[in-house]
Amino acid sequence: ASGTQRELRTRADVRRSLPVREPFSNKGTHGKGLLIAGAPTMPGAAYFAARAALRSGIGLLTVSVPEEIRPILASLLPEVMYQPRQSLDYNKLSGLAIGPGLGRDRAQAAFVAQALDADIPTVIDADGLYHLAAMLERLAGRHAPIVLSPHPGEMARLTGQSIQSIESSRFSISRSFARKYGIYLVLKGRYTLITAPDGRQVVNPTGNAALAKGGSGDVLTGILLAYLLQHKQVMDAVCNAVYVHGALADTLVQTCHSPLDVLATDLIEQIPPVLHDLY
Ligand code: NPW
Ligand code: AMP
Ligand code: MG
Repeated sequence: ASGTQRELRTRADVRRSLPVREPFSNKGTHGKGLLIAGAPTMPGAAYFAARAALRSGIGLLTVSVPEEIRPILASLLPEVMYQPRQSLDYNKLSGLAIGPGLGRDRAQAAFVAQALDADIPTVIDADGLYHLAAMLERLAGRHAPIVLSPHPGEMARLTGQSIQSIESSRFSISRSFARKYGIYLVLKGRYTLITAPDGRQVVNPTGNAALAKGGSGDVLTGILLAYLLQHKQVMDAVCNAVYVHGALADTLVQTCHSPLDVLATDLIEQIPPVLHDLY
């Protein structure tokens, strides 16, 4: 019946829809992204998301982290540019991601509101979702696509339901939420479920429990941002990001790792061989 369409993402779907680099393209063609992430207690989350975005083809990346941790990020990631939180410039951006390691202090909520007002393609994850939960009404009236990538704990907070009920009704809760707010929803976990604003749903087959470790989700946020800026169809961008992210862990476990020892940094360094295989 209409509105209950469900699909399994296949490798062929991904190969057919990954972005093609035009020979005469330039860095601007591949997306000018802004990442608002990181706190003094969580510089790593900003690093994971930023490096994953760079490895996923984003043309230009500006990161906004608190001044205290900017030197750490600058030494780890010379490829990115910086903007202070207090004077963010949303002009000339093709998209943004907000949330990994952002922190939950009240001051950060204003940046989530500001990001929504910019009305450009946006990924909201982690602590960005924490602040969004208190301003869901601000999702209305936007034109540019919004991607939310909650784990079940974050989805519970967004909906006011228990983690248990989220897990037992993943399809129906995702669909009503995505439709109600007009957003793309990535409900993470084993067999991550992606739902479009029209209710279309795609189940992702890749990924394994090696991903059950701090930092994995922050890597996904970076891939989501990079893909959102490079795909023609938002649903392809989101599904391909989730597929590739899971494939990173699958390949590591099949080749040179156990399910115990995969780090977020290992996932990022696995992007080149996994993409090389897909292209
Ligand atoms: P539990 O613990 O299993 O009982 P939070 P967070 C639940 C940053 N990070 N299925 C969980 O339940 C992030 O980017 C920084 C079911 C608990 O209730 C964020 O900004 C790192 N339940 C910030 O930390 C590395 C699940 O959700 C709650 C679930 C906080 O993010 C780590 C936990 O969620 C981290 O990425 C599942 N699959 N997953 C760094 N190095 O800088 C989670 N829950 O309180 O939002 O905490 O996800 O750690
Ligand atoms: P986060 O909780 O934000 O760090 O995100 C965790 C990431 O790891 C998400 O992409 C989840 O889908 C993935 N993940 C966590 N546990 C598992 C699991 N047992 N099997 C497959 N994927 C998982
Ligand atoms: Mg997370």
